[in-house]
Amino acid sequence: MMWRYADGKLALDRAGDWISTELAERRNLVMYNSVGDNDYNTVKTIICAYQMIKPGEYAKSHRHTPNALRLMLDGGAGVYTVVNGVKLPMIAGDVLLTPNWCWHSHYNEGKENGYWIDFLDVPLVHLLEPMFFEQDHGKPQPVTEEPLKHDFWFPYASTQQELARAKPDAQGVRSITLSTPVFKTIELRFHHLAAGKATRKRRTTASSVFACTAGEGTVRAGNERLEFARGDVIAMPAWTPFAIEARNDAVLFECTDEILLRNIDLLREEDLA
Ligand code: GTQ
Ligand code: FE2
Repeated sequence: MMWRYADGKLALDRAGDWISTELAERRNLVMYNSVGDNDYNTVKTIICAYQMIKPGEYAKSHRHTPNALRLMLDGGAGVYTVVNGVKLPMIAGDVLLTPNWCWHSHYNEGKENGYWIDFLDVPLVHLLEPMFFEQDHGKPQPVTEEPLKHDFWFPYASTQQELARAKPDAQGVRSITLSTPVFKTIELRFHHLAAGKATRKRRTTASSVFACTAGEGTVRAGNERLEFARGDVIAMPAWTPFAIEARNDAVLFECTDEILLRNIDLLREEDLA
């Protein structure tokens, strides 16, 4: 299944005409995969949503046991998130972590709407049941730190530099894994495919979600052929044979439960013809 950023943006803009962050703690649009009797998950362990925050808005502080992270898509200066008192800017392509039980709230002090993609391991926590959630009941988080770098913040500028330095694999694809020792359930990667390059067709018992941060291309998954562009999101359920092909220079972000599968000895991977 694929979700288009253009559609998500339109729906969020319309929601923004009606619903404030006073009425809804988060203005998010869940990407549920309409397969079988599923009515929530994006893939088995991960849920994604587009989220939008308007200038002057403040998405209230809360914390929960699911791990969460955001991939920033668009927004002017002045969009930021606060995680346990640490203020982190949100610039297009940046990845920001809000690990299990960290207080977090989002702000837009700029002039343009801010848009990003949320990734959470909520479906896994649902399955296992240790779901806890706490609200700050209107007490904004005091900002205690405004660091220039932080373990919970992966600026896109650094990502692009690291991708350029990464050794290409046999197919010419450059990949990096973000260093997220705080996450034991999900692992984050970026892939760079130059125009015309393609990944090898493979399948894995891990489930992933891909989001495009630059360029365009095609994902072939099972019997589907999906044309993606910047901001689009693709669900890759476990054991689906797939390959990704770039039409022009493309960068894809990947959020995968591979680390979890590996740690419980359930990771299997197969290269296909
Ligand atoms: O921004 O804190 O899409 O708690 C779902 C749950 C976003 C958030 C979501 C959340 C958030
Ligand atoms: Fe949250």
